[in-house]
Amino acid sequence: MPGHRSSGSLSRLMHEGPSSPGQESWPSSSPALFMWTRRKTTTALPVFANEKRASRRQVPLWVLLVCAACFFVSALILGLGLGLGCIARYRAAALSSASTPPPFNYSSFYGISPGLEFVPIERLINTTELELRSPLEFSSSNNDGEQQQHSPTVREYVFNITQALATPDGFRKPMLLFNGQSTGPLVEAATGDVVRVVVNNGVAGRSTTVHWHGINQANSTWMDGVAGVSQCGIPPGQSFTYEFRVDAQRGTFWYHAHLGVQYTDGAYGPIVVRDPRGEMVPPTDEERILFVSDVYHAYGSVLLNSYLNSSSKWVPFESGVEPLADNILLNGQHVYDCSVVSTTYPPDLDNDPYARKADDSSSCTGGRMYTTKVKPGNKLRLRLINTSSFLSYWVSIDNHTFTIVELDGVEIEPLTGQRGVYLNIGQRAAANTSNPFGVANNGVRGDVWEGCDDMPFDVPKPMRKMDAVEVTEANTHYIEYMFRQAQDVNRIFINKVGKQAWHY
Ligand SMILES: [Cu+2]
Repeated sequence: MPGHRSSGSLSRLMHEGPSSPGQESWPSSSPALFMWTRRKTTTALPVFANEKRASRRQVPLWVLLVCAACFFVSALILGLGLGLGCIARYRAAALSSASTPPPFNYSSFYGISPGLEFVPIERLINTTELELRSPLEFSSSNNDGEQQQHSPTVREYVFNITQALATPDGFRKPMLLFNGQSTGPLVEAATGDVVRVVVNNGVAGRSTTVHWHGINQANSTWMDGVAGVSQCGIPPGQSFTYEFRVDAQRGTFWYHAHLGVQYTDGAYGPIVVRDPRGEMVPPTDEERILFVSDVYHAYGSVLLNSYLNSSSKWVPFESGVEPLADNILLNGQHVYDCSVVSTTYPPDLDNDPYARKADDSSSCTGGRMYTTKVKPGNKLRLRLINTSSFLSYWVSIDNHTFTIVELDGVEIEPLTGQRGVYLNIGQRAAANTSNPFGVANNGVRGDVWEGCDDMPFDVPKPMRKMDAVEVTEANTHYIEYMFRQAQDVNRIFINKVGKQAWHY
């Protein structure tokens, strides 16, 4: 079969590496043996010298004794003085070098560049895109559900990933941004379109990738963007072009950096896929993207480093306890009480160049709430996305009920009269809402799902079936792994990725 190495040749390859230590034998003239042999041969020399020395023993013994005594006394006087002087000087030099160790480079250790640019909140948040006020244009279905032709197109984007300082909740922190913003730029496509995103990694000293959360990647698994699994990280200063077709999918998705904990520092954004043939959801007048997220005031890799130690800064007596977020965010922003330095990870004021000092009022401004205006009486579709690193949420709006119409990119039979929706990390839900009570009416918050942290699985009923991806030979990709032992290092090589079935 093309592109697939037979298991016979694979097993042959597996044994092609350097032979195992058991198979190797020391060469007959190994260095150790050679040295031992040489030493053995030189043992003849002292015998010869002894003989010579014995023949010179004509000097009177008292001369030897006087010489020895003189040598001993002068050695004691000179040696102690000069010698100790030398030692003292050596010690002083050693001590002085020990007292000035090379300074700990916080920035390079944690991957935070020095001299980061500051991005004000007005530039950080792209309100226009989050409000979805100018949705993608294509010929859509009419009200009778009659299908219209949509010729698939290529939607092109360029993402420049950079590091910068910003204050998502008013508290200044180093962030990773897509095109200088968090949340990142809106990716919008129609079902059947090809999405092409050139990702330029502008982060000094750190690789990155971008994962397209919820996108099936049928026939394009290598575009999934998971570092170390479907691709290597994009090195600093280099680019990678993602290209995938959004087939048979529509709804609410998101993307995020997928190396280490990079999205914890703000590297995420929305994807909205619209189907020209129409979607099985009740129509609304307006739409909003609503990211719910958490935020850590310390940089992600600083937290990760502490978390991976046997004892963390937040729980010193136990390993493996995740840090609690400092705040929650709605659409990348929120307010914060600046008198609280951090609930999780007090900054290292001596080493962290970006740690907020107590007297530094400019680095905590108090932040701002996310607000949006909806025309009275209008029906609104909220595209909820939980981009947290740690927290799940019950999302509700006072005085409003929800009709849940989509879960994770699949339309469901509308769940009407809901007081809210539970969102786990990575989950999306679309909820249509209106304000039947009026803002002046203080409605009760109502019941939440009880006894379970999530919506029971049997409640949502999908409105359409998604075809399973065909797994035939024409659609199969082979990856071969090869295990090799080289010296003390076990290595796994991805030998070959075969049979590309990517065509459109
Ligand atoms: Cu994801």
